Amino acid sequence: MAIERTFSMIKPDATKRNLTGAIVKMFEDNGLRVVASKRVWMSRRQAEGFYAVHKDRPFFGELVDFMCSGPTVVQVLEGENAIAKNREIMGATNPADAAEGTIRKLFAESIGENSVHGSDAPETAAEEIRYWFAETEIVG
Ligand code: RTP
Ligand code: MG
Repeated sequence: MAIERTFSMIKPDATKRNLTGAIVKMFEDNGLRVVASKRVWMSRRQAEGFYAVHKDRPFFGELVDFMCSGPTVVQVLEGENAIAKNREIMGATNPADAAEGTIRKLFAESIGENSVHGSDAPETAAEEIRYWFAETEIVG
């Protein structure tokens, strides 16, 4: 299977509770490697741009407010089948539906404040990585 890259974010509810290391350990323990990482407190403009695909959803305003409410850790994860593997490690969007042992089951507070983001397809992964990182910042 080919080595793939995906984009991951540790959201403000998790950074506030000092869970960055615990979450990164779950990625590493499951065969993903952090090849780029930085901590950002995003502006409204950055959050609105990143989540533009959701701009007509009823939760958009709430989502942007939340993403600007504290620091986030943006990352590129690399590994076999990284996109699907990352989403498996994260668990379902709503922690109430997330499988045992997943990040969202363990740590997420609600469907909105759900600790992590992960790209859902190769095209969105490439686009999201490009949104936050220059090629020179990614070291495999
Ligand atoms: P993500 O994009 O963050 O990895 O999560 P996802 O694919 O599992 O969920 P998605 O449907 O893409 O939604 C993006 C983020 O919006 C927030 N959300 N809030 N209040 C609500 O009903 C609601 N639904 C979604 C979550 O933070 C979700 O991760
Ligand atoms: Mg999504």
